[in-house]
Amino acid sequence: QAVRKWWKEAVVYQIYPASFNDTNGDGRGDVKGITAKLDYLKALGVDVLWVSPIYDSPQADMGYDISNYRDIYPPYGTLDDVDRLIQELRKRDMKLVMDLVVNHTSEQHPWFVESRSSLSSPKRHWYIWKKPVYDADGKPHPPNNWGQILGEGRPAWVFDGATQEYYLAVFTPQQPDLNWENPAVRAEVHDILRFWLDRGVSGFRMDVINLISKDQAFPHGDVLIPGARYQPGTKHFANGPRLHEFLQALKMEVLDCYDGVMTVGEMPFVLDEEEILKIVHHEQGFLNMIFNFELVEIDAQRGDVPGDFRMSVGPWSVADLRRAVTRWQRLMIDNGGWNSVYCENHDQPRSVSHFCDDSDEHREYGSKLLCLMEATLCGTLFVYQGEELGMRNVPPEWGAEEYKDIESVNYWNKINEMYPGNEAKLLQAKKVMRAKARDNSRTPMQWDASPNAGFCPVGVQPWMRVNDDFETFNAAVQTTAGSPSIYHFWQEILALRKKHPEVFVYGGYELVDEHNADVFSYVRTAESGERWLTVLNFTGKNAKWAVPEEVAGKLRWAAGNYFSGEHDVLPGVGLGSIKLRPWEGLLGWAI
Ligand code: ISL
Ligand code: CA
Repeated sequence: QAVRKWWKEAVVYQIYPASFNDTNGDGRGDVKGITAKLDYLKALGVDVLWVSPIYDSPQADMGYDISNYRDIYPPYGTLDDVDRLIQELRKRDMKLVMDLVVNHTSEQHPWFVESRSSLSSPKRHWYIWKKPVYDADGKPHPPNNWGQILGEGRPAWVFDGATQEYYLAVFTPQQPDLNWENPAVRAEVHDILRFWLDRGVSGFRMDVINLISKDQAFPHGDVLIPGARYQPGTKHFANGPRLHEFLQALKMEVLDCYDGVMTVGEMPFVLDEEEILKIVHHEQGFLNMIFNFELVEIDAQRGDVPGDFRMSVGPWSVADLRRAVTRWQRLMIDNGGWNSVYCENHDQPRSVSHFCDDSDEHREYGSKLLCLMEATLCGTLFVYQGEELGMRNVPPEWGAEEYKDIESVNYWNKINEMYPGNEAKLLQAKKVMRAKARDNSRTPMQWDASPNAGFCPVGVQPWMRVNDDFETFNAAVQTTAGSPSIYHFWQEILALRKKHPEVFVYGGYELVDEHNADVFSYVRTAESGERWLTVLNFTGKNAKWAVPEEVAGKLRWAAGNYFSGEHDVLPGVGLGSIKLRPWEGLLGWAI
């Protein structure tokens, strides 16, 4: 059994600061707004906050473009506000994890301003500069065909007139990539980590940390998008040649010098188990855990590289879901790694819309179904703000102008440039945005039924439109509701998880009824022999589930999304199979 660690048992709650809670009436959330809600979070069962970037930033990519790593974006507050947040968290036995974005900076970071100023600038080699390739007509071209990750169809190299060279910016032109080959850059990053650890933060979520080492030959990307000039280059910089070396140094020189730091590396574009195990192995690894994208990209229509075709919606099956989950459960339980469990974040659609059905009829069941799955899997659990309320994607009627994210804006502009006035294409693009745009999870938190949902004062314009359903789906209703709300359900199931870490955090994992086309079910076992079964009907119709022989007659239900509480325990089931209602989920134990 895995070694016990606080960060394995912790329930982490992700806060998207712009959309959480506005206390000074500028229509954006702020650090004081986070501090003001700690009791709500504690009551839910949260142990750790991961706060998306709050550093100073021009906000081209909502703070994932940092212009000062040692200060706070003024609309969000000050360093004093963060100190106070940490103090208030400590009082409640909670912790803070910062979002560390060091693959790239903002183009407005003084380092980059200096770097682009001249070929001989002392900061020139802090970024990745290349001479143009000139074609026959004498026009400059980028050194290779890599395309932008958040601006599909555009080059990842940006020509800079002042010095007549290109800089690399794999996300957007506003986010130039740092040159990790340069030891001065690595030393500076180490110092940034120390700065925050010394202030009392308990760890880091490391943004796209697997992209920091680029193949120095900068080869062309394979042609994955037929006919396109710019292609995904991720193969040449996702888990690149020196990644392990750079992470090892971060660990030895910084992280290991502090007690019990939690690290979670975001790792898109890579699903190779052996490679991931090297990174998260409990003895030889460099990070505690990573975020991989297999589950959240279950519906992406892929070429060779997962995640390179995000703005697409394809079919998926319960078998796909079972395979995606089981692979990473095995990595931890059989192979000595560790992993995160999550269904949504600020880059993904709302999970109930994504994996279930967000219609009025099914939404509550779907939200609770996902809760049952997440809270009974092995791994560190990450809940995203509003997930505990069953918040859903933006309404289909919203116009494209309501979408604020740079990726959505780029995508919408691209479709409009490619197919001007083509209603069918535009309608299709709107559908894709409604399903996949990052804006879906970025709408303001729904605290109550007042105008602006209690997110910002009445009369203030929130930075992003509030989802239309806030009058019925909000925290005030759900924390006081008579019948168990989605929030109450999360509260109950999280408490159960915490009561039995030997089962839900550290226990074994085996599939049950594993060829069932509709139902995903598994058993978690403790060393004591105690067994817990999770049974999840991932369809909107009735389904059958075969009761495993070894538990027949011994199974007792502890929770389910169609009933609630200890008072409503269903009788044990005999041999044969049971019928599940649409999106029904059950949690039971066998004695
Ligand atoms: O969500 C994606 C694209 O829509 C992913 O490919 C995403 O770009 C990838 O997960 C990296 O995400 C992280 O870094 C980005 C930032 O835009 C995301 O918000 C962040 O989570 C660049 O810093
Ligand atoms: Ca504010």
